[in-house]
Amino acid sequence: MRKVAAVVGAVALTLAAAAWVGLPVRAGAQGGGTIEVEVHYNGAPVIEDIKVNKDVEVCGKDKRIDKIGVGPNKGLVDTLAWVTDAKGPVTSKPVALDQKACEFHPRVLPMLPGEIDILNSDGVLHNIHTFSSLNPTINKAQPKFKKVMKERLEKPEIVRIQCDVHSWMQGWVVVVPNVTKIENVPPGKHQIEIWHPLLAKQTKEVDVKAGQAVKVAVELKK
Ligand SMILES: [Cu+2]
Repeated sequence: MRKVAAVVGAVALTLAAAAWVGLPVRAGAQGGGTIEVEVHYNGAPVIEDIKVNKDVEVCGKDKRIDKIGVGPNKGLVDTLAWVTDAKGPVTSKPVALDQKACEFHPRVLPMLPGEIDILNSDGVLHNIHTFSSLNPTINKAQPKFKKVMKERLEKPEIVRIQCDVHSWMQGWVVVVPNVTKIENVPPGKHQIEIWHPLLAKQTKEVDVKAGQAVKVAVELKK
C-alpha cells in the first residue's frame, strides 16, 4: 500500500515516478485538513509483452506494458484520487505529455482544464488520437521534426489517448476540475473518487477535520 501524495482535483499518484507537477496550489484554504489515500490491488498484476514491428531503432524490440501494475505491499500503480466537490481556479500551467521510446510518459497524466503540451522526444512519426465525449477529439500526425504540439482540454473528463502509428501506445489524460491539494481540503464531508484506467472506480465519503489527516484505504477491483 503506497501512500499517495495527493492533489485534488487531483491526485494521488501511486506511481512514484509519475510526479504530479505543474499544478498551482489553491490559495486561501488555510485551516484545511489532509486526505491520505492508500490504494491496493489484491489481484495479480496484468502485464502484456509486445513484439514491436515498427521503428525498432527508437522504440526497442519489445515492450512490456504494465496494464495493471502492482508495487510493494500490493500498491496499485497508475491510480488517481480526487475530491469531487472542491473548487479551484480555472487557470493552470500547461502540463506535458511526452512520447519517448514509443511510450507515453506518464501513462496516466492528471491536469487542470487548459493547455497540454504533447512532446515528441523520439524523432519518429507519432499520431496523437484522443477519445473523449466532452472535449473535441484530437487526431493529428506529429512528424518527427515537430517537438511540441500545443492542445487544449477544457472540460473535466477522463480522456484516453493512443498513437495510431504504434498500436501499443496508450495513455490517459485525466482533466480534473479543481486544484485543491488533498492536503488543503476545507473541513467537512467530501467525496473523493479513486480511479485506475482498467479497474472499477470507487467513491468514498471523507470527513475532513481542520489541521488533521484522514487516512483512507481503498482496494480497487475489476
Ligand atoms: Cu507513436
